[in-house]
Amino acid sequence: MKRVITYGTFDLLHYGHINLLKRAKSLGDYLIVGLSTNEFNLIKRKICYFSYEERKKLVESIRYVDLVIPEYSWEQKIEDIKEYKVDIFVMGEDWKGKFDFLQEFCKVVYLPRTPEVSTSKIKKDLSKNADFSQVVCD
Ligand code: C2G
Repeated sequence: MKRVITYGTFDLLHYGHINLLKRAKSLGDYLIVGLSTNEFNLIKRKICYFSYEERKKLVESIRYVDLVIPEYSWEQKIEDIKEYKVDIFVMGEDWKGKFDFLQEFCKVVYLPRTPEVSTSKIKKDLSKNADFSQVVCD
């Protein structure tokens, strides 16, 4: 059983996140997601639309995800890798090089991002184009 781990905020879940999680899972058999807590997001200077519990519910419902654990600090990765017997650590390539120190404990893989979508772009587009608020999507 090859165990994979990745970390993120996954706010306003979109297909860029799904692409990453799908490819991460394809590298192994079991995918763990370290989901940033609201408090850790403040450290990352990110203000989330959805709370940790709401984001956890969304990420847990993704077929590629086997376990969601809280990410509450930058420093917990080594402990997580040991505790969950992780074989592969995966992040989008916007983090390329930042986690190479984990190579001592497991394989480190950076995957291409989905370039055209991001949570911040969604927020910007929605705030810029008020017409969206008129469209009934539900
Ligand atoms: N991602 C992607 N394509 C996008 C947007 C995001 O591949 N269009 C990837 C990111 O590279 C990351 C993951 O999806 O690997 C989650 O993205 P974020 O929620 O923005 O995570 P981030 O804030 O980068 O947190 O300790 C690591 C941090 O918690 C990472």
